Amino acid sequence: MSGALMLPAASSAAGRFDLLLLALLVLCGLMALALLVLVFSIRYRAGSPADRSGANRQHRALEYTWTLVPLALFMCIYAWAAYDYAQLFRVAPEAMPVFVVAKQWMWKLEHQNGRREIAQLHVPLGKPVRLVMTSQDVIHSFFVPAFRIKQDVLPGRYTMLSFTPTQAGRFHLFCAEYCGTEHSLMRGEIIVLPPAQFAEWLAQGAATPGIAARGFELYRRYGCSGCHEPGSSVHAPDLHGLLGRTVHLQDGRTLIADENYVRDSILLPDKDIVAGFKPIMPSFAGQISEEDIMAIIAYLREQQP
Ligand SMILES: [Cu+2]
Repeated sequence: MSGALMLPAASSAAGRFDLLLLALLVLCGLMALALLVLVFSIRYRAGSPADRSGANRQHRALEYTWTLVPLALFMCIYAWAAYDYAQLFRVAPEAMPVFVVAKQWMWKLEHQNGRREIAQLHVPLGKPVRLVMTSQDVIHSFFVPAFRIKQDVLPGRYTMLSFTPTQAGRFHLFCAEYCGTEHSLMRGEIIVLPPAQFAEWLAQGAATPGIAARGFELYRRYGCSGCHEPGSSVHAPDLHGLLGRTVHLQDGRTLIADENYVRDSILLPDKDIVAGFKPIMPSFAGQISEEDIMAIIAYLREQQP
């Protein structure tokens, strides 16, 4: 099927979306053609001897049919598409995290061990990958046609994207949101390598310290450890094993701690006060870079039990 579209289907989601697109095309094609229109326009064309007497002015059964059948069909498409869309956000816990920072006009990527890339992303074949993305300036959009995935990348928050490559090779990466003069040059490449080769590639560029180790350094330098370590004198929430944990807030809300929650807590500490704690944390807005926040998150992720 994907061959017919002349685009490789190189991720686990690609086949599902191709099928959905085909179903939509067929269904909409049938609706647009409305075969009966053709039949009637031939049968009742000017001059045809077809019987025109005693035309029904009302035909309830017919009206219900042509209203309810298309409605049911399109609701099925809706349910199908909603299910597939939700699948995109069901991320395997072992998915390999990669941090992405978009800026005018390039993609900057950083792997967990600190290896950095620009406009290129190496990933292992058949292994789930999870991108945590943010923008340094305007809205960009991370688009990999061969994977059938696209996600806006916004300043001021994280958006996530996950995929599992199913084909080795090189695939186009585009920015799919007009982001300024050189938007069209904001391209890149996803390079899918067999797992062993990928591991080798990754190890070659390991930075010292790695991103998590750098995060730990920052965690101390920005003073996080002064309040958040179990033995500290100031009473602040323990951050070990935070990601994925359910957090109860002062105002009665509950949330699951993810990267956005950590980011907000650093920049907008008054937004989500944890139940049982005082709002005494200072904001780090304007003092900490996106890369530094990502490194601290990488450190916290490594503290997961
Ligand atoms: Cu862009």
